[in-house]
Amino acid sequence: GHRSVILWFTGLSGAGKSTIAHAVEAQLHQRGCSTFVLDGDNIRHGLSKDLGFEDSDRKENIRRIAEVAKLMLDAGTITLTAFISPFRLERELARRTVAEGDFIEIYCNCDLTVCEQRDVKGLYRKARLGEIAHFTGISSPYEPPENPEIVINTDQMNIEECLAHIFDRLQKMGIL
Ligand code: GGZ
Repeated sequence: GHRSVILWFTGLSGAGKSTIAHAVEAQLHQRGCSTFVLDGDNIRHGLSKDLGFEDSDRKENIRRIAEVAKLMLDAGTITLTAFISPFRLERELARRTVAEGDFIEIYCNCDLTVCEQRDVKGLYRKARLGEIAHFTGISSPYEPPENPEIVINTDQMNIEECLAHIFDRLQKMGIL
């Protein structure tokens, strides 16, 4: 068996949250862990389909995700969430929905200029042109975590280095 935790990834659009969460999941699978990734693909098209990107909608989005993650934790699954989750308060509330130690905040720290240069989906360009409103980092705030359990500098480390660091930290924390 393994301990169930929530691995809560936070960071800007394009910082690598979803990519790294899925890579961590694959490695956990190999170790026989039961896992699930919550990300925009399965939440924003379903449960949060009615929500946009204004502050109040993001807060409600994060509240719902925290509740779902808590249910999955109760079911014994290592749950990985990959959302910008830009506000400190809502991340704190998410943390408080579960027992102390069951919430691991992983900050995908990536310079805005790097995210914007990558611009994988062309969203930053559109945001700069004013075609997308309330875009995180451009016209909507991102509040970096002050005390995350794990930090990965995705603009300086490759995926393997990020994975190695995350697994090293999880081991030292006694989770794996
Ligand atoms: C930020 C936006 C926006 C705006 C659409 N601001 O890179 P992506 O495309 O795949 O990830 C982003 C995703 C952010 O949704 P989250 O549910 O993670 O946000 S939050 O936690 O704040 O609720 C981006 C896309 O949606 N996207 N419009 N205005 N990202």
